[in-house]
Amino acid sequence: MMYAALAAPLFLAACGGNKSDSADSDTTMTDTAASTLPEVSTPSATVSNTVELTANDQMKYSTTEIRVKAGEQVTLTLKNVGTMPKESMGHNFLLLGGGTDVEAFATKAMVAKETDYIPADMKSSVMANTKLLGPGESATITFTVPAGTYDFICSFPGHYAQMRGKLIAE
Ligand SMILES: [Cu+2]
Repeated sequence: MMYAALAAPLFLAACGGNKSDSADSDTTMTDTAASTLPEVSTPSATVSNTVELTANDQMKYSTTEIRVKAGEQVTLTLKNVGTMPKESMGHNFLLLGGGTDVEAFATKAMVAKETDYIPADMKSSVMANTKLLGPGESATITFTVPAGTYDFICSFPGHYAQMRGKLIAE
């Protein structure tokens, strides 16, 4: 057991040393190192313009950070994976333009039931949105955004405090 625990760091150190000493010639060592990298360096949010997002009965999105490429079309699918009725636990996805006062928007959205919780007088703040989804429903939208960091929220009454995140376009 002791030897096994010691062997790994020693091997890694030797590997790193070899790589820097002979980066051009030692292709075998480079291949070995590359093949093990993805398992140890999985980022929380990878840059992808195909986004799969879920929302559940616990008022949670599956992620609070979405990273996309700026200036290229994003295809985003939101699925409500909950089972509670739409009237009490509906979910949507609203991408808000930079500079939007999220609190003010969400407060107005609460009483905008007629327009799917999108306040008519702040509609211009919405860069993209899905409709309000009931249990098992999903919706796919496409949009393109310039580089920047944007807020996204679920505007169903009482949800945005938990159901919010950042979309980062770079
Ligand atoms: Cu919601």
